[in-house]
Amino acid sequence: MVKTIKLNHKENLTTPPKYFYSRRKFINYLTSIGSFVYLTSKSESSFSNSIAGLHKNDSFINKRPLTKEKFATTYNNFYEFGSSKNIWRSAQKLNTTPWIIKIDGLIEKPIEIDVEELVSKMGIIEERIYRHRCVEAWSMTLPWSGFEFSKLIDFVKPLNNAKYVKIETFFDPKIARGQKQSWYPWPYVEGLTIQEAYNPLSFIATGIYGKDLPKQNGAPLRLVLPWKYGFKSIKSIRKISFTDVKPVSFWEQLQPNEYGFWANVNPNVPHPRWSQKNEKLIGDEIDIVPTEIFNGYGEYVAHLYPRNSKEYNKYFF
Ligand SMILES: Nc1nc2c(c(=O)[nH]1)N[C@H]1C(S)=C(S)[C@@H](COP(=O)(O)O)O[C@H]1N2
Ligand SMILES: [Mo]
Repeated sequence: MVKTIKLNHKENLTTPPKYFYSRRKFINYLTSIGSFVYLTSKSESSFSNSIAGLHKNDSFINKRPLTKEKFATTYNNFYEFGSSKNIWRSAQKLNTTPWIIKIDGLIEKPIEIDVEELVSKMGIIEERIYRHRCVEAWSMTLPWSGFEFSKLIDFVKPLNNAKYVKIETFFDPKIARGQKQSWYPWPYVEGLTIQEAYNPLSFIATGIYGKDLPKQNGAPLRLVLPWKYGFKSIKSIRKISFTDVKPVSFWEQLQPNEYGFWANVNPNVPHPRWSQKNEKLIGDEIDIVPTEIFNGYGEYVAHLYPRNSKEYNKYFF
């Protein structure tokens, strides 16, 4: 059975809702000026990413059109499978069932748990449309489904001395041929402060476009931090550790002068090798648009990075 969802952008509330029904299993977009409808089959999702189980959270205003699904699932960064954008086929080798996640460190409840069981403890799966801004100056606008990171943190109960969260991807060079390249510091690692992880924007995705996450997008579970450059949004999470030591991320280990711990989006702080003023919206036509500070999410996160701090400029590396 096919269910329909209407994704309404705040400035287009005048557009009347429309409903479409179809018996065929397919997903399709109908894009009109700034408003979207997509149709999807009820998926076999174990995470209720199917539309029937999706609660739309449209609190996070977004003035950009959704990126077409075909771009989001065929233009990817996932260095475990190679450094080209075109890794979606080789990523299919990733086996995500079973998928055990280890959560450890400074928490009351260290645990090893299968992803399905963990997700079932996180309550409702919601859908959020977020901008996705890569440090390479391209961007997309994506409908993620999943749950707020804070739910997972509350579940494992960090101790008072936990200051950072360190997150790691799988390591399996037999299936991920990029991991045979030993000059990279595998596994992929990312980190953020507890305050950032608790921020309502911090999201763990289990799906995208109303379906389970495709492998190339980081199945079965990935982080989504829309105010930071995309490399912070680590894919295919295997381990989450709470610590009092600031984690050193994968890209920071490789190029500390280019990719720092904070990596908050800022058009006024160039990458050492290119400008961050504008970004290319990925789509059928090449649209260049100005980049916004904190990727447009300043109202939710700017307070985490006090302007009077001597360290202020570091927040953007
Ligand atoms: N494990 C892992 N996570 C990763 C990456 C990666 O190479 N490996 N690339 C990052 C980068 S640079 C970006 S821009 C986004 C890309 O996500 P997408 O392919 O779903 O658009 O994933 C991030 N997460
Ligand atoms: Mo990126």
